[in-house]
Amino acid sequence: MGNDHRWKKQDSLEGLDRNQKRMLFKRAAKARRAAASWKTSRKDEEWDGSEDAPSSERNVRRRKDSIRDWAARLLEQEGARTEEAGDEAAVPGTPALVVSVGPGTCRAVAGGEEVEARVSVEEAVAPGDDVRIADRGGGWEVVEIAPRRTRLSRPDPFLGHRERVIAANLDVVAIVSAAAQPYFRPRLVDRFLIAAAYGGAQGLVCVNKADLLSPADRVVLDAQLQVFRDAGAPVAVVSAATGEGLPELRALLAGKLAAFVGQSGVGKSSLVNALDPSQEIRVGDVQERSGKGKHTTTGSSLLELPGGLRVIDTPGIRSFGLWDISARELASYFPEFAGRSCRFNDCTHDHEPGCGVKAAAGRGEIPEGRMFSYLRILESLGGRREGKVER
Ligand SMILES: Nc1nc2c(ncn2[C@@H]2O[C@H](COP(=O)(O)OP(=O)(O)OP(=O)(O)O)[C@@H](O)[C@H]2O)c(=O)[nH]1
Ligand SMILES: [Mg+2]
Ligand SMILES: [Zn+2]
Repeated sequence: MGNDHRWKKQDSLEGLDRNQKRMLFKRAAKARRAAASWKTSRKDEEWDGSEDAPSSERNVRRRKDSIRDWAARLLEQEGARTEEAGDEAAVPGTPALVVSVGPGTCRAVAGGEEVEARVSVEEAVAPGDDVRIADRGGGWEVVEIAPRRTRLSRPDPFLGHRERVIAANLDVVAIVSAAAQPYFRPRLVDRFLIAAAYGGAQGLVCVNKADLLSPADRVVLDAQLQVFRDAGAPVAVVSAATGEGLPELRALLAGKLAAFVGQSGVGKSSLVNALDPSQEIRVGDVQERSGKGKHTTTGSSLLELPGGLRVIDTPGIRSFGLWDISARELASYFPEFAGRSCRFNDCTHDHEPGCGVKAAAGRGEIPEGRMFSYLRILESLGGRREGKVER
């Protein structure tokens, strides 16, 4: 069975994955809006991405046609059209890999050639997306996005209720920090690890600028990094400047698609350049603006490096919000908490008596920093509805 199989239209709503469902429900909302004689409230157009039903459905249940009905009908119609046109017409266009994204457009590699394609589908694409592109006379356009195997997401910086996919179909999220300049921020690493696990990718903790460390600094850093090893994340200490640790990093990334993420100025682009001397990505001067990075990389791009490495270099960020993680499920992203028993089975490991997690933290079995991160994130999620954005 070829790869094309997954492009074929499914015949039931249940057969669709999360992304396909979301796109279908959006089309359904639009169709319903167009047909409606009554006014639809803005709320009805949104779907929160949950697997079972659009949240909007709950609001419209008493109406004759729910969005779900519309979606089912749309699916049926599309299926009928597909059968008329034959299977081949159902999967038009050329398979391509998205390597970078701009407003309303993306660059995609098809058959070894990089082309610019308009993004006409409603759902935005991300680097790493498998798409189909077609030229219908007005230049290339994206006509289909394959269901994403994995993703790294955050709330949209401007529209917090929208998901922004930073990279798609990645195997590894390489969380790049600097040992110094800018200083190491383990709590930001915690957030990225949660987002990587949420999206189905492996988090890798990568500390660059090892050349700036004194032998004593190295001991301190190593203790900080042990916390992440204990949490199950591979760790790499590297220097783009001296080449230290690069063979180990290369081995961890071989044959994989990895996104390099982290603060500005930590050396993500420098690492890409160091891993492939033929790359000449612009790197910034971290000394300007008081030791903080100054956002040298402005857009993400997917690069093929020698040795079977594929890397998505992303622009630096200052903070990282978590997408679609509820207070209730947060603890499941802390492997150190597993197997601790609490008196209450809905224990938030915060204020409750008889909490096994707090007891373990008190005995030093759970690192203070991780507990701090957990409580900070829990606080930012608390009092909000499940599945809401955390900022
Ligand atoms: N000492 C030292 N400096 C480094 C190292 N790697 C990168 N730098 C310096 O750090 C600065 C920032 O590097 P970039 O590669 O632009 O950082 P970035 O993470 O890509 O930054 P953004 O694109 O803004 O997100 C540059 O001045 C690099 O020369 C390293 O291993 N050691
Ligand atoms: Mg950069
Ligand atoms: Zn507890």
